[in-house]
Amino acid sequence: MKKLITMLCAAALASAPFSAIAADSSEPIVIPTHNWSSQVVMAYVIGGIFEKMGNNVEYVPADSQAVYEAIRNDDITISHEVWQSTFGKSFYNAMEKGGVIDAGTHEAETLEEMGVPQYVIDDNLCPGLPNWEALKDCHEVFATADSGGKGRWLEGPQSWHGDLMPDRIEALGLGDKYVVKFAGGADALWAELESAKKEGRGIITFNWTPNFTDAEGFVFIEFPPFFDGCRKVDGGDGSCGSPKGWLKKAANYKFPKTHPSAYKTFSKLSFSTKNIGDMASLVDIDKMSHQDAAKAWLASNEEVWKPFTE
Ligand code: TMO
Repeated sequence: MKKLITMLCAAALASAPFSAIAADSSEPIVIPTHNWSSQVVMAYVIGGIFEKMGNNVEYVPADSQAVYEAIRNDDITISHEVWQSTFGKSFYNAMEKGGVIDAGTHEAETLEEMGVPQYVIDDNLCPGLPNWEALKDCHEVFATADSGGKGRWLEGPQSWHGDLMPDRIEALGLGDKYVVKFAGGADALWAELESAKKEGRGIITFNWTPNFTDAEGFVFIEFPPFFDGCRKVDGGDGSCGSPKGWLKKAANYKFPKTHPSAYKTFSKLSFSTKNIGDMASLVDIDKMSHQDAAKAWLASNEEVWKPFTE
């Protein structure tokens, strides 16, 4: 018996280098695509890296809030841009129910907030900005044909964070002077910024960093500081700005077991503000397709992503 155990141990040791790292499953890694440029380009960047490692990949368009429930249920494998302000709550709700894991944090810090292009500050169109209290005295500067004489806040699509901004306008006592209009998509935000710039007119839009607009200069309005529980959905009155936040990665809990190599790479993967701004810029400035932008980004940034695979 003792001899048999010794033999089994020897056999186990001999095969250890091979069995310790199991091969990734050939089942596809399912990557979601949402409705802003860096996220879609990064989907193809990460999918491209996985494919170079020999994995199979599938892309599915998904709602950016519902995606965490889809990851929990293993319909989608990962989420690679979990923005704290907009998706933190859905992410942690899904984690709490079980089935979603935190796969680490990107180097980039984030902000998702209402703001104005740099020239609005430089030309002093609303003296006192970026302090939010300056808004009380210049709503006319931000009025548009459809805003009924009030200043317009051009929000992103309502699917991103519901009534966060309408609630904030009310909570800050700006309801008589400002109104929120939701853009149909991110492209509508960029088109409006472009036309406002041509006309030199005042404009307030939702925007975020990292984004392609970092390069030209975009100034976020400084609202009363964020704290946990200040938002209406968290039981507060909503009179706070967005957090200076993190950008995380999420995965289905089985991903480390089914695809150990891909998971290791995904957990190491961390992009900077510039990396992410560049991914967006290839689409929104250079007008490339998301797929071509990802190929171009991978080709010129090997020194960034290769180490994640090692
Ligand atoms: C989630 N987003 C970056 C559009 O704010």
